[in-house]
Amino acid sequence: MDKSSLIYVAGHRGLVGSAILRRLQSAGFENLLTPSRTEVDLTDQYAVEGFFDCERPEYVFLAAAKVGGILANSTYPADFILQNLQVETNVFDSARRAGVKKLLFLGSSCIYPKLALQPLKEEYLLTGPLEPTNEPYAVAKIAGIVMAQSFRRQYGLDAISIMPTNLYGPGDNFDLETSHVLPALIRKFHEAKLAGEWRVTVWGTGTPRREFLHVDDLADAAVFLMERYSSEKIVNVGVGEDVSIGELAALIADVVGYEGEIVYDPSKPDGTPRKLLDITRLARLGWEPKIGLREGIEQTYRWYVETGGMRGDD
Ligand code: GFB
Repeated sequence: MDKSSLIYVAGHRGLVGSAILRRLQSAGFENLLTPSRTEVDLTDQYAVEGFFDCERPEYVFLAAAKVGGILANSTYPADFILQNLQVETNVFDSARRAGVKKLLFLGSSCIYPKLALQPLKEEYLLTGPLEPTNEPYAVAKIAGIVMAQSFRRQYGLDAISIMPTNLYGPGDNFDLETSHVLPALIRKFHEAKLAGEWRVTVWGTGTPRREFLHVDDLADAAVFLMERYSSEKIVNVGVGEDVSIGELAALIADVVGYEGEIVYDPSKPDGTPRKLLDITRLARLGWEPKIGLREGIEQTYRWYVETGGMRGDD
């Protein structure tokens, strides 16, 4: 990519897309396409084809997706599989027809089997059953990976797929029903502190382990890989360390300044027991994360307090 390349960030109002946009802008890329959802509904085949035909982007970051935490995934399984498949098929096919030079597809660490060995190596894809709470989402993301590989083989589209671990940061969703754990706990502890409440409930048993990557690190890795990587092999993007949900809760309570009790609700699902990525492939390419978990949570908490968690829709 050079600074005048025409770049389309699909999903630019979401957590990931907005971070990629910030990263591109700060690096001096000046030709960025960011149509709103009313201008281009990515689930609408004709709208997407028309957009690509007309604008002819050279590079595409496919960060648009229907995403959510464990409860949203279990509650709306049809929306998760349908909308993600629609966006993927529309964007891949339109990109190919319009002669896009390169496309980067964002997958997810939930594509790996529920009980795979840890840390999760890229080659564990499709070696075992998935975690049931997010199987529809994971199947759609696996379809996107196979689509990238197939369009590369059949049409020569330079499509690459990267698999981020659990992400967080400014622009995240703080809705308690649909969010992921990290923003949910920031909000719960913050509201409890303000209301003088002495009890906060954390879902599940607190024992599952998760790896958390700041979205600005992910955006940096995405631009790095767009510029330097070309292969059908998927690439994990993570930090190489995980924490239990209990440890995460204690850390967030400390950052927020909540001093009350933390209780667990085991009637809520734990999800997959552990999801730690092996990041050797990415490290060999020369990239490493920069933002530590505590520092990232502090920065995200500041953003939440300043904005009230208001975000664009993804
Ligand atoms: O972040 P989360 O919703 O998604 O939940 P997953 C992670 C863990 O945190 C689970 C626990 O064990 C939850 O039970 N948890 C505790 C909470 N308190 C809360 C809370 O207040 N809210 C939430 N949301 N969780 C998602 C997938 O799985 O990960 C998606 O469903 C996607 O498909 C995403 O892959 C990255 O890590 O379990």
